[in-house]
Amino acid sequence: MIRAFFALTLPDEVIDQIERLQGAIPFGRAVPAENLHLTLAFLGEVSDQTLEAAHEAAASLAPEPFAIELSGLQHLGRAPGGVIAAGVAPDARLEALARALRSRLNGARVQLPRERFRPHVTVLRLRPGDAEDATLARLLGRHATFRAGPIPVTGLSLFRSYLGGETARHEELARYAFDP
Ligand code: 2AM
Repeated sequence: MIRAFFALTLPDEVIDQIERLQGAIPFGRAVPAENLHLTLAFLGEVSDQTLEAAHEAAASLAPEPFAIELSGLQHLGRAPGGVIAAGVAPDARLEALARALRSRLNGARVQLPRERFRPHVTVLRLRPGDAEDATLARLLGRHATFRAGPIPVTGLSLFRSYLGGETARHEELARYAFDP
């Protein structure tokens, strides 16, 4: 079985901005630069056959390129663990892209978790004891004005994720470029 997900990759300037942000947060485990991404659809553990069906579904998408921006910080998941993530400025084209991808995947009988799409870029993972509620609330307040971008959305990527070890390793299996 293969753990896989579809995601947007980030330009170097945005990765630099996130690294500076990570450097300003004195707790949590920073997501390494090469793992930073915006998940569009998480497939979970799938067979080779399902992965192939997902690949064909993604290859059939043909949206117009657009650009998005990161905006603010949020805590996702359940305290005292969870993650700190950069939010995404609301964008109808991003919502439409995620919806179109999910709908093609459903059509190809690729099962997805029933979670709602909540665009974000995870920047830090928290372990219980890393930060108290008040510390977290202060952090989110202090970085509410965090902005990064633009992130040109000129395609999407299919990644394989290898777990084990301190951090996961992500391998890009395919890239689907949008035609301008
Ligand atoms: P994250 O960005 O919020 O950490 C690889 O594991 C990617 O898939 C990560 O980006 C992770 O989201 C996302 N992911 C992992 N488990 C998930 C789940 N159960 N539902 C949705 N996304 C998940």
